[in-house]
Amino acid sequence: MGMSITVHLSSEVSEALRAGRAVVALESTLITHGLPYPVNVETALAMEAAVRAGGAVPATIAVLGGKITVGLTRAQIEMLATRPAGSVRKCSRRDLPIAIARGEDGATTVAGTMIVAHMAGIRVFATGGIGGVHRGAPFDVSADLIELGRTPVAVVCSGAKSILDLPLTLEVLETQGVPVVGLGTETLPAFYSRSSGLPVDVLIQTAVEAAQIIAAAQRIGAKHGVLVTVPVPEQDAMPAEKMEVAIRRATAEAEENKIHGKAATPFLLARVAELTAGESRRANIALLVNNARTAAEIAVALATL
Ligand code: PSU
Ligand code: MN
Repeated sequence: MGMSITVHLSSEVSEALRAGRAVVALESTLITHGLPYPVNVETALAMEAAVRAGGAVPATIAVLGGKITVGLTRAQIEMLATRPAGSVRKCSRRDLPIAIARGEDGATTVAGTMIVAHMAGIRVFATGGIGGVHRGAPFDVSADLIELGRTPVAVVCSGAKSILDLPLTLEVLETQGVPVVGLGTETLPAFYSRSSGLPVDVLIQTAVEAAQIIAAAQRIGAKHGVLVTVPVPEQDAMPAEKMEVAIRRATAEAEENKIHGKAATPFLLARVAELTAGESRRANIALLVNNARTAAEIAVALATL
């Protein structure tokens, strides 16, 4: 039984891939576990529109009734976005076989989306922030980092949220052999804020340069991904110090309540959002849409190389 049997592509995505046109993968965990309704639907649709505006075809990925689905319809995105909290399985690498075997609905994380994108032949993926090493729990290393080390998909993001330990996150990426590219930035972005102060491996200025690095990795048969980091647009950025108070408090609460493993990230994201009221939301949406548009430009450049 081949892998193609288990991947269901929308006709638009499959035609684009067959024609060698630019396609950008989008994840679904940010819809079910990252953002509340109705911001989650609005943002998912705005990201798809931004990919189209950038000249590529969007492919939002999820598991629906046990079927790996690439290129969700608007109705499918709305269905995931309105499902009660906790009723959709958060699918990282280890969760995919469980959701498939049991015929469940599953939302793919960065790791889960990379796996499926690679199976479908999609080389570029846009999201907000990747998972990383948790603060105060250095053995809680997101499967996203390990996936970046073993799956050749480029992930366009604004770094990792500062709910994480960013220096340790960069160390793991180095160990995993993942190039960390700064598109218009010399330092790793810190999600809501433009800079973590930590250096990236290379500063580039254009989508074409990003495509050249992705293409070079492919030419040498690299088995790992490439992380292309893009800071949140200047006008939507938040001061890092403002976030820090909320993050410290949320992290302490997670510890008190013994929240670990896959529950940690959704808990921290929700708590930090509550503690900063609506302020962080604008930055979050702005960077997601900006990353989707940037990923489309990279995918277009990659398709024409
Ligand atoms: N970062 C965000 N929003 C999110 C996530 C990360 O700002 O929704 C999601 C992504 O899907 C990411 C996952 O892959 O959380 C990481 O979870 P964990 O730490 O359990 O690997
Ligand atoms: Mn985690």
